[in-house]
Amino acid sequence: MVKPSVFVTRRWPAAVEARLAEDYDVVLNTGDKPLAAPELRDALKTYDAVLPTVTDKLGAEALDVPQARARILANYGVGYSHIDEGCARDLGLTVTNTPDVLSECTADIAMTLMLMAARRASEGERELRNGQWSGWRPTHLIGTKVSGKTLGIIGFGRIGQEMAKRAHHGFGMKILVQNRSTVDPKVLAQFNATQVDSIDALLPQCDFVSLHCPGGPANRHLINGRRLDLMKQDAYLINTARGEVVDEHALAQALWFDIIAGAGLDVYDGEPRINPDLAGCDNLVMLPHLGSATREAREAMGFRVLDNLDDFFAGRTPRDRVI
Ligand code: 8YV
Repeated sequence: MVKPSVFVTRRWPAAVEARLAEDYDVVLNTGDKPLAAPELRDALKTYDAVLPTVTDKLGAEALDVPQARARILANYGVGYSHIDEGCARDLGLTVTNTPDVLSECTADIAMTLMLMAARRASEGERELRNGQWSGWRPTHLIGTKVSGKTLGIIGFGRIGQEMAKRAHHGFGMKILVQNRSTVDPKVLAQFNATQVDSIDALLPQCDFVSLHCPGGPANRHLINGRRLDLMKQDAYLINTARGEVVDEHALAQALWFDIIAGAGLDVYDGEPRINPDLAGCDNLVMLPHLGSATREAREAMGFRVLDNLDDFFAGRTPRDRVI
């Protein structure tokens, strides 16, 4: 039987690449750079399936392929706002993602950012490495206590709930939630959480705000200058969702002019390009999109893509079909 041909846009964990090669005719892009629109178009014309990641901008230009051979985009990652939904639908493409398997690791990184920002860990490490530490003193690098504070979670899906679990059960935090739809009261009860009607109502009540909603046009600049003004002056913003959810220029202003106390970011609008306004802020902790970057999560994501492909080519609806 002829194996379906699949194109993998970035290198994956070795164990997953090996399993993929057992059942599929695999072409791996071994280059180190993200693919440009013409290369993505060629892939869509040539292979039965394309397996993209967040670095593949599958917008109108890349999806302008009337004669596409590919019938499925099996995305390696849970967020798929880099794929234009309307264009994918017009081409009749099935799109799948990899939920669940990275929720814990992404929530771990959100906790890391929250703790690092509140306890000024990056500032301390920079000082130490630069040979500028003059020793212990009662007023040195004073941060903010995390335990027992109020955490606002915007977007209460799988990752948001993992964040609530850690913050409530591990750190005794009070949890407030804002979500598009009404959250099952039984789920809220697990974290003694309260759902708040709107983002505007949530922000002034929180010591920390963590974003766990999808990216994409609907949530672009959900956190803007007006909303940063609604936050407490001693509050912190954490973003492990998507860069476009935050207006980065407004965030830099808020950090620079002490409208809020600090922030922790794992994702950036237009990453890997970093807004220079942000890079200059001392009260900002920055990580290079590490949410799912563990051996365990990255392997599990790959195997989840494989499950989706296996379903698709066996004529079943893939379990993680999103489009
Ligand atoms: C992934 C992520 O590593 O899954 C997601 O949505 O943000 C990351 O953790 C990345 O998207 C891979 O495509």
